[in-house]
Amino acid sequence: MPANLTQQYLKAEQRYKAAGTDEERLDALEEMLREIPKHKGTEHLQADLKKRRSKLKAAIEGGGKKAGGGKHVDVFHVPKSGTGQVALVGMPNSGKSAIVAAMTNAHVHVADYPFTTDKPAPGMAKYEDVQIQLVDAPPITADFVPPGLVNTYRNADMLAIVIDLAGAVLEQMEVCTAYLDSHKLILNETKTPSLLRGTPPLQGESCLDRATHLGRKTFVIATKADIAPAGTLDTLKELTERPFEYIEVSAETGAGLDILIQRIFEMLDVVRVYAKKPGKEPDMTDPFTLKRGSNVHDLAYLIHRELADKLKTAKAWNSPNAYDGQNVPREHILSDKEIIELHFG
Ligand SMILES: Nc1nc2c(ncn2[C@@H]2O[C@H](COP(=O)(O)OP(=O)(O)OP(=O)(O)O)[C@@H](O)[C@H]2O)c(=O)[nH]1
Ligand SMILES: [Mg+2]
Repeated sequence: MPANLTQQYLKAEQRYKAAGTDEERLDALEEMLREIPKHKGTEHLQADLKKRRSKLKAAIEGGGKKAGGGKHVDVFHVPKSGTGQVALVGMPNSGKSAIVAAMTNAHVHVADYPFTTDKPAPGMAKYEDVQIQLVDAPPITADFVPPGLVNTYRNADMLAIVIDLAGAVLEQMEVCTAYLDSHKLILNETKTPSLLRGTPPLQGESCLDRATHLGRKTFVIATKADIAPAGTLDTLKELTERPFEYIEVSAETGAGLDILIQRIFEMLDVVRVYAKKPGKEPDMTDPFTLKRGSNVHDLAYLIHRELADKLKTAKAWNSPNAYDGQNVPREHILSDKEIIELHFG
């Protein structure tokens, strides 16, 4: 009997698969159990979900009581959430936490003394109908960087160097790029522009490519524009050889923050796709996001791994390459804001 799983269920399942912690997994499982259609065809699946739920609850409670010696928690590992993860890099007092505080709901500490932040902290920033994760981080200096911090940056999709325009801009740029270079963290754009996200390799993109290119797309947030001496950013650009993109903001006044989040979304290079069930209206509030260049089959795989190969046909709306309601093949490349109806055999 077909399970007829709802889109809410499939989204919760997607969340379950992407979860980085047991708590996130449990939350997603609870939603899957709420959303699963209750009939004979899903009995096995319901039983399996309940079994997984009990195991997770036991693991979480066990961890809380520190039974079995307690498990090690890596504070520098920030589980990914949302459309993409951008981690901030900068010297003490440069204004990293103020940016995260201004753009997200995270409770980060902003203060006028250095070394305020001692571990990475994520927050979610809204861009139109997607959420992008920004990660505040402890500062780096020429003499000291917390050893675990490199893992935070390796895990991120993109890196943002935060430069305080009212401070010693060249020194900040030098310290940040030297640190990132020492760990090969800055992506060489001319070589591998597509290796940014944790999605399966594209055709022609080998696992070896992924292993040897640890770099992340890196840009600069030039902050404290409200108190910067005139011409500072131009001087910084002139004296920095690398072709970074610079986005000028003030966390204090909010100037430039709307452009910042828009550019982050564009640089993440993803498309939003709204899934539609035959005969139903599409859910236009909560898109799936896929790396640009993904096709209909990739979407089917993202929505339901087991069903992807049973994909029979698909119809597209709002596509620049098809008329509304046109049948499209599984190789059809998805565009931003496209609506797709999947038919499984
Ligand atoms: N005028 C102005 N002040 C800012 C701006 N952004 C941050 N500040 C101030 O700069 C100081 C440092 O800001 P934080 O956001 O705590 O800096 P940080 O980079 O997180 O510092 P660490 O945690 O030590 O690495 C605070 O006093 C902020 O109020 C800005 O855009 N304009
Ligand atoms: Mg801070």
